[in-house]
Amino acid sequence: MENETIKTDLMRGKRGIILGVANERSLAWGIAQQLHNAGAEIAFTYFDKIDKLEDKVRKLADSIGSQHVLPCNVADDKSIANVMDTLGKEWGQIDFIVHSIAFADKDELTGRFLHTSRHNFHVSLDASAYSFIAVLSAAHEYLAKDATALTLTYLGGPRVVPNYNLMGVAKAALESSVRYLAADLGPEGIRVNAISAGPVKTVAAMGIGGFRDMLKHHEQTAPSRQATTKEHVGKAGLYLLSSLSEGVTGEIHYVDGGANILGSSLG
Ligand code: NAD
Ligand code: 0WE
Repeated sequence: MENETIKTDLMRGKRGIILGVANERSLAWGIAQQLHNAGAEIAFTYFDKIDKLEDKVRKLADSIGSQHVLPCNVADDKSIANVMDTLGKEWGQIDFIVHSIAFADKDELTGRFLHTSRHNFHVSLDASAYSFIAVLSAAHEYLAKDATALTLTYLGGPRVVPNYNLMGVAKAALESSVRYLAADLGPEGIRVNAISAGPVKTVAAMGIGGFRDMLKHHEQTAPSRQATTKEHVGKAGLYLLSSLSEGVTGEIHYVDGGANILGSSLG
């Protein structure tokens, strides 16, 4: 159900950080809404290189009573450290982290993959995959004994999706990082998972050629015959970040209406 939120106390007393809200359509905001309704206290970061993002994120944070809005560029270690040190010291410990960030030069999301530039490869893998490692590394000393971390990925990582190109390679690195981080942090009780979402119309999806057709195709062929929504993603996020998923780590959890099932397009 589109605007339904789950009311539980699953996250009461838990404090965490969400990186990657741009506006009310962001998948990160869908997760924030569900966590807030489950009682979590949330800090937000915004990408300070984008104009007016601070105002937008502050407004959204205010609407759920969040006191903490900080700038963060995940391509900059100092910027990440400032966020973790500020919140780690203020809260004493951090219970959860949501990483909902991806970037590739627009030119790489169309045309021949063969022509991917070295510079764009570096920039995209850095912002979209390495940044998850960097964020957890900087947060590590503050993470609670049973802390959870979540990132967002897409089917174009493990499979070839036309035009996803360089972002697919970045998501493959991100998904592998989820498994290695889960293995590394598991002995400390920290869990690390990803949600692989179906296409959702967000800022990151706008301006991508043929996206509208992708959405339509998805809705007509996925077994659920539903478009993926930020509410679907938010509810799965609540599961993966809360004790409901105790024992689940290193997983790539598909929230795509079953669109990755072979033959789903046979309708
Ligand atoms: P979005 O545009 O709302 O979120 C992307 C965020 O990344 C923005 O807030 C942007 O400011 C941030 N960002 C980019 N570069 C950054 C940097 N250097 N430092 C800090 N922040 C930076 O779009 P979204 O669709 O909600 O994307 C969130 C995540 O979900 C991404 O990882 C994306 O790959 C993934 N995802 C999206 C879809 C979809 O169809 N929308 C599907 C599956 C997965
Ligand atoms: O991860 C994404 C998109 C991420 C993204 C989007 C942009 C657009 C604007 C990363 N970098 C940029 N850079 C920009 O300049 N998705 C999962 C959404 C998406 O993007 C596609 C898709 C899908 C789905 C691109 C091609 C094909 C399918």
